Amino acid sequence: MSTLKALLFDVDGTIADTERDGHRVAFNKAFVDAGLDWCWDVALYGRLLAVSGGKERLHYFIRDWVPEFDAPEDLESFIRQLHQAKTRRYLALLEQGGIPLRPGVERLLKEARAAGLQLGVVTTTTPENVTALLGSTLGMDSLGWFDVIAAGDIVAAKKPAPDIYQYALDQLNLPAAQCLALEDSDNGVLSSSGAGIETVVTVNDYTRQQEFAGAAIVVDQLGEPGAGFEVIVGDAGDATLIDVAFLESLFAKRQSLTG
Ligand code: XBP
Ligand code: MG
Repeated sequence: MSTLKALLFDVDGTIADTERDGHRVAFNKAFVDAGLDWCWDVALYGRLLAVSGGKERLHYFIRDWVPEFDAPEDLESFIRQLHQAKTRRYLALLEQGGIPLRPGVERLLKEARAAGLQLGVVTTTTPENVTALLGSTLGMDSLGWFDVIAAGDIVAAKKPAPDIYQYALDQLNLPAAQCLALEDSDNGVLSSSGAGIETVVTVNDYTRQQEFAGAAIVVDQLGEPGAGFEVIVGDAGDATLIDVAFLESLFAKRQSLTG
């Protein structure tokens, strides 16, 4: 039977709650900068999150939500520039230290390192955003903790396609059966499961009602000592924290189920 060798972390919604008060706000600032009268409120943004990737989300919005918009002839380049402006705004928000890690993330990363597990980042967001988020929360040295940072346009098909997880596995030179993914959304679970990787879900306000078909367990957070997680779907036994021992035993249980 395989042993657990690596943990693969999604970023947005999993490592930090970046969407509502980070990406959404940055998109809106970029719209103002560009003289556009679009405003993505909290509820609308939740619906736009159906599409992963900022540029892909802008395409979707322009096509399906503002059909009256007189789109420039070179729509690709318009979206690319608008998205670059959004990234600059997002990086500025991170620089102000506005977005903390979710509970238990720093603890689990440190425990996993101490246990000799490999670590990866597997995300749809732009690489600079990952560097800035990790740098602003854990310090720039933390980038060296990760054996692979798979991000953004490195693959053409973003989540829910499995390509970005497949890319990370190739870089790590590990089979799916030796890795565990941590995700927060259906698009994330479809991507990780599509690559054959068992997945633990920590939900957030935008994803709480999603299905997470095939996830190994769904909880509200990783938890900290004295402030443990709540199970949403699955069996955590007596555990109150997602730690390395818990993940190893969950992994072994899932392996014995799937053979
Ligand atoms: C998050 C995303 C991203 C961010 C915005 O996916 O879908 O598009 O919302 O980032 P994941 P960019 O949870 O897989 O990280 O604007 O840089 O694309
Ligand atoms: Mg996510």
